[in-house]
Amino acid sequence: MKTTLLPEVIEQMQTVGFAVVRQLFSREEAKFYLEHFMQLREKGRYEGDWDGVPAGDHDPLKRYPRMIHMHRWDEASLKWLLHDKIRACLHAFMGNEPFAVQTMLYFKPPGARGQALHQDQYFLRVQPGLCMAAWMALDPCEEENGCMQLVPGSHRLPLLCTERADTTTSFTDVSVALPPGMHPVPAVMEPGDVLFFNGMVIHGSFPNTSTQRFRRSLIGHYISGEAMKVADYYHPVLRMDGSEVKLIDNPEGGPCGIWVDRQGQPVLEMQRAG
Ligand SMILES: O=C(O)CCC(=O)C(=O)O
Repeated sequence: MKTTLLPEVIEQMQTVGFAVVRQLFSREEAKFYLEHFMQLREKGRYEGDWDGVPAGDHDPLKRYPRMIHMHRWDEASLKWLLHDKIRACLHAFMGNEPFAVQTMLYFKPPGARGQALHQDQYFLRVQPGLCMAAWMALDPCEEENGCMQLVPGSHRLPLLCTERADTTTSFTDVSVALPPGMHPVPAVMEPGDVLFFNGMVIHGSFPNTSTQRFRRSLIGHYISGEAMKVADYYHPVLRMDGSEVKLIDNPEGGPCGIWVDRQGQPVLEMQRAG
């Protein structure tokens, strides 16, 4: 293992549910991935490409749809997903050897919509244990170009039921409600920085309001090595040495919470998901 995490980074993960590991990859490495994916994007379309909920002919995501599961057909993506530097961080954060289940590439060109607030576990349905994302910045990311936004401490909430998102600002159509007092904070990052976040953390991003600047990011999704089940979409599940591990498909979302008012206090009432 090549990476030793500072104790404060591990503590931050435990306290707020996310942490940025600065320059886990060098600027040169980030540039390599940026150029690699721009070349792939220029060459054509791939299975799973998604430009989001339709938003008209001029939507910039039509030209730059999100890529998904590139590691199933692209060697560079697979190498990054299973990279020892990421593995070491995940091991330190999760306390066990992770399994790898997904890659994604967000191009987020100027003017593109963001992604409404959500919890990844809603989609991955890992049982037992956690899922975790490694989100690497390929461009400088801040509020103007729609950096990641995360709600500190939200990893302690149960799974929340989804509601309809505003698809004029989000390319997905599901969102979760926040109680008063909880709000997202921006993750300002440089190319090569990697944001790790717990799959229960509420997160998303706002639109890219810049006129010239992309906000590209390479993302890996992982599940805890103790997991027995994960949603069908994430199979095949890989060990970090690239070999396949057979887990059970988890068709059930389990219960989710909706906020109700009890004597002026927001309280979560659990319901069956779906
Ligand atoms: O990159 C973004 O804008 C959102 C990414 C995200 O929400 C995710 O990876 O789950």
